[in-house]
Amino acid sequence: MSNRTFTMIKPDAVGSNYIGGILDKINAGGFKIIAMKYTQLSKEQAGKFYEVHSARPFYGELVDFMSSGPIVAAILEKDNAVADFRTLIGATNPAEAAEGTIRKQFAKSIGENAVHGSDSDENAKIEGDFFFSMTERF
Ligand code: DAT
Ligand code: MG
Repeated sequence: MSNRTFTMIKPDAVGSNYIGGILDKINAGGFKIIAMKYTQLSKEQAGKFYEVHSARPFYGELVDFMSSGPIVAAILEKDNAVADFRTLIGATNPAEAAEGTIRKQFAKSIGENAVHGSDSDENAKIEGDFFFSMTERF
């Protein structure tokens, strides 16, 4: 079990000025920020990041949304990081997200749901490597 996960604050949340509020909840949840950047994905980059979902009906909408505005990408550290961060962000659909979760508080809809969280140790590594070079983290 790895102690790192990867997150993005998505364009809906950045556009609503929720970066500070979301980072507060991340820190309050016991996660340490190992690397962080503010950037915007091209359509091609968003398509590659979400390639695993390319057969799903919402893929086009997802890629358009994720490249529609700036995002904050970060690598986070905590014991049991992947599972604990999925608990902190809540269900994909904010209507089903538990009280106190980031998506419950900040997400607009199932598509525009404020944050990404890796779903496995393997993907946390792949996703962190997608955004950060060796000199951008330690
Ligand atoms: P999660 O982000 O909770 O890991 P996922 O990996 O199943 O969810 O899907 C990736 C993203 O795709 C999700 O954060 C928002 C979007 N998405 C998922 N299901 C959707 C749906 N039914 N309609 C629109 N967008 C959806
Ligand atoms: Mg996922």
